[in-house]
Amino acid sequence: MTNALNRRHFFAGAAATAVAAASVSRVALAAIPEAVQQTSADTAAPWTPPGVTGAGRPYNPVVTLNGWTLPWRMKDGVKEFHLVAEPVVREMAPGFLVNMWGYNGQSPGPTIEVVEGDRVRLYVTNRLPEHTTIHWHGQRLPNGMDGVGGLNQPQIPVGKTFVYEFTARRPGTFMYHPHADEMTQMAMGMMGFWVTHPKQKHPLIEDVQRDYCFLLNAFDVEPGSRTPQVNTMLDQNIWAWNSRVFPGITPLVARLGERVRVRVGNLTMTNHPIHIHGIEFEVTGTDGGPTPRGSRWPEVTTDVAVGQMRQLEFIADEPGDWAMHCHKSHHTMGAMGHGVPTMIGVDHSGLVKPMQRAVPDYMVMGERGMADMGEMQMELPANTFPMMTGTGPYGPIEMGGMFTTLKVRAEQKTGDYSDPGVYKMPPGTQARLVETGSAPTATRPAPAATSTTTPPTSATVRKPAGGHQH
Ligand SMILES: [Cu+2]
Repeated sequence: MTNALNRRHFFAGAAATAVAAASVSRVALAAIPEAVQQTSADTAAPWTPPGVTGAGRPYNPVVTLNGWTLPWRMKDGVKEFHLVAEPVVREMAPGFLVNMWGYNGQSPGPTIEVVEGDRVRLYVTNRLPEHTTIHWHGQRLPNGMDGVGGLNQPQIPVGKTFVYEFTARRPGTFMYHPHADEMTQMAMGMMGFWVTHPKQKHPLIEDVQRDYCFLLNAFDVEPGSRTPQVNTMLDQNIWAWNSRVFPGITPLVARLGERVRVRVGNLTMTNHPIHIHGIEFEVTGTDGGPTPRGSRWPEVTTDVAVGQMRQLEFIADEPGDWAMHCHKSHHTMGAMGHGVPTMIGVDHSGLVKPMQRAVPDYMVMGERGMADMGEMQMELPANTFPMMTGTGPYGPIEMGGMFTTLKVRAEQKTGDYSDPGVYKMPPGTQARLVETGSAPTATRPAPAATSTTTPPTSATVRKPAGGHQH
């Protein structure tokens, strides 16, 4: 707004007035912009900058799943942001609270959204109990702004504020995270998204009507506890998108026929094959920039490896409530899915009563599979995220973790991100129970003559000599 004000004075032709206005605004503005805080884990409405759109044309702002975009202020032609690294309490799902470290009240931190060519100044205040830095993953910038503590800059001490400044030189999908005690700080939830929109029509960047973004992250929160174990390398039990787990993850909403972009970054310690039902998408960009058209092919699952970012784009041309999830089945499970012995096929009859005399809490789990866990109202330690949760219109969805839905509706208004509710299927278009008793017997051709002379299948397994016994 400052810019618009100055420009108006300038075009009025009164140079003296312009100088006066500039000096007044410099005095009126505090040295460091306000650190805007967010208290809610709900998905915030897309943030449209007031008055000006920076260096570029108007853009369609991104929507951060269960997150928000950090407002900036314009000062002397520079977009100024203020990030505060601090302990936060994140609601990962309704009623499930985890002590994390994050930025400006939440983990992940707010999304930084700018336009190619923008000059950006980012103040970072450290309210953590230890030093930190911020690395701006994927950005072209001066070496001294890259944020690797010890290599590019001194660490930001506790209680101090550092300032980073550079030009957002290339459009695309980026993220930010500490490059100081990374194992701890990222395991505690410190990370955020960054989107740079192109300043003019870019040959490899389509205009989209919906632009979603989220980070993949993972935590190890022991059932009944509230603080993640930071030394866990791979056996995390909470698999999250933007520090939220299903059913706490907002659905992605689109109007029928809209072009949708989903930007995903991975800051866990393992890869995540992201799968969307109902449509085919293309990977149109990475954290290295937009992909050449010749390199794009249709997919329904794409792997997002550790430290990578992917832009998925599709036309939302099939109405419905489509599942969207990580395809690693353990990553759509909550905390109780690990370290439980497989009980499938084990007959517990006659065992429960004697066991309960010795162990009053003993209960049978999973002798027919684990689906019971989705329905069971088992008593869990306080503040424990159950293994499977979330109920759809037809019963438990048996998912928890990296799972949400893509809701495509003909009647959804342009720019309306509200949840349209449950999809009403046209009659006759849903899988249904058939009464097999009354179904006509299928006729099948007689088996070929040779098969009747073949003896029943049998095989002798011989282990190679010297093989290990398992
Ligand atoms: Cu996964």
